[in-house]
Amino acid sequence: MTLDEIDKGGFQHFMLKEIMEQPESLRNSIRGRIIEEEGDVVLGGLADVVDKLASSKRIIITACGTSWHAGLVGEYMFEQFCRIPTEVEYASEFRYRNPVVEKDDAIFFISQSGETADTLAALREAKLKGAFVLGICNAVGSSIARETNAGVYTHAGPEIGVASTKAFTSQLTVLALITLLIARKKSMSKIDGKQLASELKLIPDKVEEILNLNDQIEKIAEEFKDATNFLYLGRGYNFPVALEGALKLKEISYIHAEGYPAAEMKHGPIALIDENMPVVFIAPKDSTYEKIVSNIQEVKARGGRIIAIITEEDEFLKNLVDYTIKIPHTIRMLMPILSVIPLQLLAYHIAVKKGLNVDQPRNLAKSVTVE
Ligand code: G6Q
Repeated sequence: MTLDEIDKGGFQHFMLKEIMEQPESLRNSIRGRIIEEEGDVVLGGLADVVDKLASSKRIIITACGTSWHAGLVGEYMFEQFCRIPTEVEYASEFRYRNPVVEKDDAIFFISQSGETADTLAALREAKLKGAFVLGICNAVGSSIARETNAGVYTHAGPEIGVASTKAFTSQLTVLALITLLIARKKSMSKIDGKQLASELKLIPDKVEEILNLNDQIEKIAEEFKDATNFLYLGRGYNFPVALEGALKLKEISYIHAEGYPAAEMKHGPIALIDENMPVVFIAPKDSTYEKIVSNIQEVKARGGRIIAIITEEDEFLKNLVDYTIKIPHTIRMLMPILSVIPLQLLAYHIAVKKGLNVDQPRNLAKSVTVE
């Protein structure tokens, strides 16, 4: 680490610096890995195992916290494009329940630090069972990176803020690259591969556009800083983003927040909704848009205050909700990389306005090396 890399670069907090660094960290995650004219990717760390990976009968993804949320997005990616059944499990659960591991399984361990005790213990347990183990790590040379059979570095650069931001979006990017690598080995056509690769290349610029909304999001934070509860709702690829948005808010602002798949609202959380329960909807114009709109109407009918992340000028939604944050469009699998950015900024500004220690929230450590 150079001194330059570890100072705050003029930002008030490491967390804001790291949020703002994302166009660059994502470029670093992608750099040299996409062969656009072939609609394919090269990942040096997987070169020797790519055939074995593509012929896996099942993928298991194991991680903790934010990295586990990235794993959930990975599940959607692997199943949609690679057609390999995928399960995601908390490392702490995986390690203690004597999991069934077969010889044709591939098990990914996702970790920013590469040192998280539960993830490392799950990895050792999987190895004992003879599993084929792969790492997606940020910290180069970390224990998880060293002890896995193969893997991919996220190259997000050092992350100092306890609340993970740029590491998360880089994990999503690497998962997308691995998806493309496997899918092209299997049945994905060159044309489809090219489309995915070129969409991926556009992501850093789109993230930059979203970061320009910082002032708008700060104003929204001012309105909501005194809330004591928050609900985050999304569908499909944006369901894990709802979980991640809620985690960001609770860890740095100490506001109780929960994430749910939007359709689950009616199975319980709807009972909580009133004017004191702000709800954040991730509502891009995709195949689930109409459904999300009806969830929004249900919340509005109960007096809930709503912030909606949208992808197109949408007069109807603008009239229905209290605040909209408009982000650029991309394909569904990449949307989480964009839709999480406003949620990172919202949590950040709420915590700052509450005068809290954003970079080192109470009771939390950057790397959880105890069980
Ligand atoms: C989130 C936190 C935390 C983190 C886990 C796993 O903001 O940083 O949830 O993601 O503790 O850490 P690793 O990714 O380092 O294994």
